[in-house]
Amino acid sequence: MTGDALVIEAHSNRGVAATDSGELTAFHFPRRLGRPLPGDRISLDQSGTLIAIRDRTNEFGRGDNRGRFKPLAANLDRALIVIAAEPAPSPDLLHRYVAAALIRGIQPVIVINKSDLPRPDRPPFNDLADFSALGIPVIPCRCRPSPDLGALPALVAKGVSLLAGQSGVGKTSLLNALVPDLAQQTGELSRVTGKGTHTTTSATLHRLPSGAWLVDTPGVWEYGLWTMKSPELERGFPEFAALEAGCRFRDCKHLTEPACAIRAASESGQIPTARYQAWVRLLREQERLVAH
Ligand SMILES: Nc1nc2c(ncn2[C@@H]2O[C@H](COP(=O)(O)OP(=O)(O)OP(=O)(O)O)[C@@H](O)[C@H]2O)c(=O)[nH]1
Ligand SMILES: [Mg+2]
Ligand SMILES: [Zn+2]
Repeated sequence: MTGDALVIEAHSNRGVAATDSGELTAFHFPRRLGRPLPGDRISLDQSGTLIAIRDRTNEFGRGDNRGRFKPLAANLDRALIVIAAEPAPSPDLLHRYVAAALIRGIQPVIVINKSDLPRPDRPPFNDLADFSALGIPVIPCRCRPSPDLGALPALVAKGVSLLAGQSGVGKTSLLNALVPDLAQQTGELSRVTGKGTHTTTSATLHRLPSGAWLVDTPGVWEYGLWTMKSPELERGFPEFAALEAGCRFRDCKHLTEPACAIRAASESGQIPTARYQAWVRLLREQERLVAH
């Protein structure tokens, strides 16, 4: 085949792409062209070799243990950040995921899965209103004992959505509930790759009934950000933007500087205390990443 295709998954030098007619095709890529990501638009030649990766609109990823950005998928319309009562998220997990999506220009959506379990009365579960106030949808749903996905199916009906979140929160269960022919799609994928079993060791695109795409990602135990300077991190805290012109110093980090409008706004309640405190912790975390 030849022409344009959408990357379904990619490994060290091979991948699988969907052509515009919907067929899956294996492709091979020379490393000099860079590494294609799931979600990339690519061109293939007749032998099934990658010849070009189209410009990306965005990349979602995470920081590795040395603070380097590791991309997982490209050209996303939204990141579905899944949390659940069990396994309990660490205090800053949600702030980090939301910041990562916003910094990378991707709409975050918070999915509270396992709504059959009692909702814990502690952060982040009792300060979700801080995220709603930023225009971030918060969607409760469950996959068990009977699936109830609430507003989720309508929200993912267009574009490309990525499931992100800690291992065990139910990303693959949500994928199963949203993609009725998942077993068939997985079967086709292993025929094309020639691999018998298919485990979620990398990000993979799945087709939703509407024709939109949903990316499942392997879970991580703790989600870490990559090394960045404070203005970049600040894009993850959009509630600061309108107020920071009031800070005395243009490069104010809103920590201990005198006449800081952000700190004042957190003291007056204009900026939620939980969000301001998360900012301080994430900035300190950056200092440790840089020192590493
Ligand atoms: N009680 C309850 N359990 C659920 C729900 N959704 C999923 N689970 C269970 O949570 C466990 C983990 O689900 P997975 O879908 O494998 O989680 P995951 O996020 O894909 O995990 P990784 O692939 O390791 O990242 C399984 O035992 C599911 O049955 C739910 O709505 N309620
Ligand atoms: Mg999974
Ligand atoms: Zn300030």
